[in-house]
Amino acid sequence: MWRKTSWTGAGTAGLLAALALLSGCFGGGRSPGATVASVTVTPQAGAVRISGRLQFIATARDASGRPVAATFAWAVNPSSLGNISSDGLFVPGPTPGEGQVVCQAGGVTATATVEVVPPIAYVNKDNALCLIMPDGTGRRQVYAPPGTLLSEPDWSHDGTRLAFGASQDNGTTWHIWVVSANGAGASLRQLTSGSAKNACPVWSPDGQKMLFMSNADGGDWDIFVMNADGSSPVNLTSGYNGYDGFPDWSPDGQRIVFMSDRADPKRDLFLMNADGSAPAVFEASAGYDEQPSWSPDGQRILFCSTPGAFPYDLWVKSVDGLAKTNLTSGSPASERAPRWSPDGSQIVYADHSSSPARLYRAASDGSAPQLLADDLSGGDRPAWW
Ligand SMILES: [Ca+2]
Ligand SMILES: [Ca+2]
Repeated sequence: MWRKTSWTGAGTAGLLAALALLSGCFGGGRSPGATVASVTVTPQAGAVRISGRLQFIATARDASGRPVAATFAWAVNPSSLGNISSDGLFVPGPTPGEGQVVCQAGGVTATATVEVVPPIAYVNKDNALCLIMPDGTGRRQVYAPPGTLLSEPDWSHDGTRLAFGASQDNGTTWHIWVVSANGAGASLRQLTSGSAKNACPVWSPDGQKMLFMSNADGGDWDIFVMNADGSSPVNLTSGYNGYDGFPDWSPDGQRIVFMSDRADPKRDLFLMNADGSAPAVFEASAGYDEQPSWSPDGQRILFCSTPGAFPYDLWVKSVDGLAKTNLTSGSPASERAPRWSPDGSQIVYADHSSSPARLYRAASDGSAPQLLADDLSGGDRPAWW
């Protein structure tokens, strides 16, 4: 197939020349009597994780704008970025990067941009938002605004954007921002404003809302929910005048897990409904119980804890409370800030026993830990798309 043909002139000009040569093969696919005047491809800009798939859809129209039947020829530029099937399904190659999906019908060509992204995001010691592959390769900075502190990135569910906390006044105020996963400055959006600290954004499973923690209401830390565009923030924990932080959603969006000092100054984990009702203890060891992450299958919650003594270990506990396991009991390191991979088979976390901190990936049972990066910001929590 032509889509698997590689060409050395990978630029758009070379690609269009190749398409022109091939137009005789594909130009006859339109329905009799209908002339293709325009072709559109959706999405116009797509992102896909290295192990993922992304469906592109093409529509051909005649001069009056009516859709017409056509045979579409697809290509990827550069071809090393991935393959695309005859029905527009893009499959990434082994290396992250950016390029174009090119679609032709009836001699008319349309393009869309596609980005193959490393799936793990973190903030490094120099306050740069970085992406890295699960095997530690492909590390690159996507956003590093001068004079700005960054923290706790979270992926949008389509993988095109990252939310994070940012301070432009050396930590006096913090706000939630969103940027394109390719770091394009034009995509920057500030979602919160004012004189408070806002941090730890987490998109809802349906992408419509965002949880975060803020001290905007009365000065104590609370869990807030807002629309994903930053509108209509609501305090879910106004009933407790103390620390409530690090929220995460259940995969069905119906419940929230968070950490709080409402019963223990060393903090415990609590569950509540998505509207903030019915908060109840989930994990309450005598030590610090912190930074919960809800498993993609909804059955378990991963967190860091010091039930006996420091350092922190990673623990996983079933949501029904019946089973609890220490994943890192054999390690002398201080493991914190864990989060799941999207399929739940692996975890990513921080080792705070060194400075700067270290970024690790392991199997979901804690086995086979692999060092991915040794430049993690000390307070940061990585995210895996
Ligand atoms: Ca509170
Ligand atoms: Ca505790």
